Amino acid sequence: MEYQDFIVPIYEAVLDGNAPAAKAAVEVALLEGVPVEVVLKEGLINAMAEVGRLFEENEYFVPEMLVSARAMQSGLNILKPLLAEIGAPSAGRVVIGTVKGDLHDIGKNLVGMMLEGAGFEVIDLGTDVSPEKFVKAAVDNDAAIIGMSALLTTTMPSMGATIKHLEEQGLREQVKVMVGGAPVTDGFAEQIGADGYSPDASSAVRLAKFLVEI
Ligand code: B1M
Repeated sequence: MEYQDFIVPIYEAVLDGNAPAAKAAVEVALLEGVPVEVVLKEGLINAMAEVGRLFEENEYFVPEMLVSARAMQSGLNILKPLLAEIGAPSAGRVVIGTVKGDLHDIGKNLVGMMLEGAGFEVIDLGTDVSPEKFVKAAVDNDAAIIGMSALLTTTMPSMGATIKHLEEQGLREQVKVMVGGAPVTDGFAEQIGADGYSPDASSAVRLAKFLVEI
């Protein structure tokens, strides 16, 4: 059998949002000797790229994207220790979180999973993340991007505060900042000096790739 015969079930399980099938298909592919990078790139990453495309075409909606992202995650969990061993190149590190005072995390989790699906290493700080915590995590992890999510109009200013804190620490040139969340707009992103805004998880992947120039 060809590599492709073991990749197709992974791809289809992710598109179907079937986490147990995705996990099983990844295990079979590895047992059959398909290289880890091929499983990642041609199975999981390509499937998530297709999910993103279907979402943009209004064929998939948030629930479908969530179950696909979970299926991708279950396959990725098996690959992670193996990828660390072979030192597979990452697209870059992204520190992500929901800003201080804000506990909404569904959209942020989706963005994080889509970024992982696209090959980024994601350090998820969770919710209620202060500007200091974002900046410290970016430094500690040598992150290329800080990604902030806010769902409340009252917590959006914390995004600006994080950028200010980055500037105060003399780090603004080293770290790109992307923002998103239902009340956030392009204009707001520009006003606070962010490097980019995206309205949904699939365009967040495009934006992150653009910011790290891949
Ligand atoms: Co709350 N809530 N909530 N809530 N909640 C909203 C946001 C609200 C609009 C509802 C309403 O009144 N119509 C309103 C905000 C009003 C405002 O500020 N303008 C609101 C409020 C008021 C509150 C409380 C204050 C209610 C109260 O206690 N009185 C409270 C605040 C708690 C707090 O955070 N401190 C509260 C609490 C909660 C729950 C805990 C019950 C729950 C959150 C559970 C959780 O997240 N674990 C909740 C929920 C579920 C919602 C709604 C219904 C749904 C949010 C959601 O998950 N959407 C929401 C109403 C709504 O948005 N229609 C509402 C689905 C998700 C996939 O979309 O998060 O937009 P979203 O993410 C998208 C994009 O925005 C983008 O990509 C994602 C995927 O496409 N995106 C990014 C998001 N982050 C990004 C980051 C990026 C790029 C793109 O780069 C880094």
